[in-house]
Amino acid sequence: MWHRWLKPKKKNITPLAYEFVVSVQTDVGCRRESNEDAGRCVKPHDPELLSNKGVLVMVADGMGGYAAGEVASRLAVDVISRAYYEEKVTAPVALKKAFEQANRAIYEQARKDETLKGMGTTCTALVLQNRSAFAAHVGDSRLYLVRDDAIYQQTEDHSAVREMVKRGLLSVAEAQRHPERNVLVRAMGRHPNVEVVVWEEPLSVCAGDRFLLCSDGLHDLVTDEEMKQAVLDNDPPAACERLIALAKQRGGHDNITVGVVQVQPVGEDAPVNMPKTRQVEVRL
Ligand SMILES: [Mn+2]
Repeated sequence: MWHRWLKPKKKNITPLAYEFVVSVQTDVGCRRESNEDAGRCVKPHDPELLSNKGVLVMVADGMGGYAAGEVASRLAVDVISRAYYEEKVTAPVALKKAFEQANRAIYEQARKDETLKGMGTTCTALVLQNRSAFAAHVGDSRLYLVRDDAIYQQTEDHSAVREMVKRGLLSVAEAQRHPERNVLVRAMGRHPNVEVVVWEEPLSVCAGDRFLLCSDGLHDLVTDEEMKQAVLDNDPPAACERLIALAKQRGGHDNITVGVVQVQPVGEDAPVNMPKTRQVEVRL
């Protein structure tokens, strides 16, 4: 299935090239004993590979008994990071194939090992290649774009409550509080094949754009508006820390994983966040 979600406005500023400042952080949270989330950023050193395939950022949220969730989310990011760069096809097709390979690897592993039976994982991946971005996902780990002063959700959760919202059975607010809001209708590794949502066309990136990827441990507890503010007020590592701290202040009932990407023209220093009130030096 090819899909595009909420199209933000285009801007007409095109510098020569962009670089991507990335931070991905994960935290066990306050209640769980282990972290079944996984997150990763892959930046190839080879300039040709970087130009052809770009930078890959992923968040996966595993599920299953014992350590199975950890195995599933780790397998997803491992297989996708290898397969995506190996596939000798266009970048979006490579990403779709990499997801399919990861799905199969998790499914086969669960079939071979009784203790891993029924394991699965979400996975949301973002690729930043030259001047464009595209994404793929399965499950309810989300991708957002922050452009100018607005935040746009770029993925649609594969959850039971989202289906109910679409059928008009629940409002968005009701879905957010629903006790079964974390029940997925689609996950990686549950079946031999999976339907992966991949963007049909890339999104042109602009200087100052920020992307945010997160597991439900974050979006359950932190609003879109708070995510937007955190990425606008902080550089990527500090934004991840701030958002994880916010989710933990609110109970941190699940593992929390956040990835933040900042797009900036090559050669330009990372923007310094000016405080709202500034001391002015007065010379007499
Ligand atoms: Mn979770």
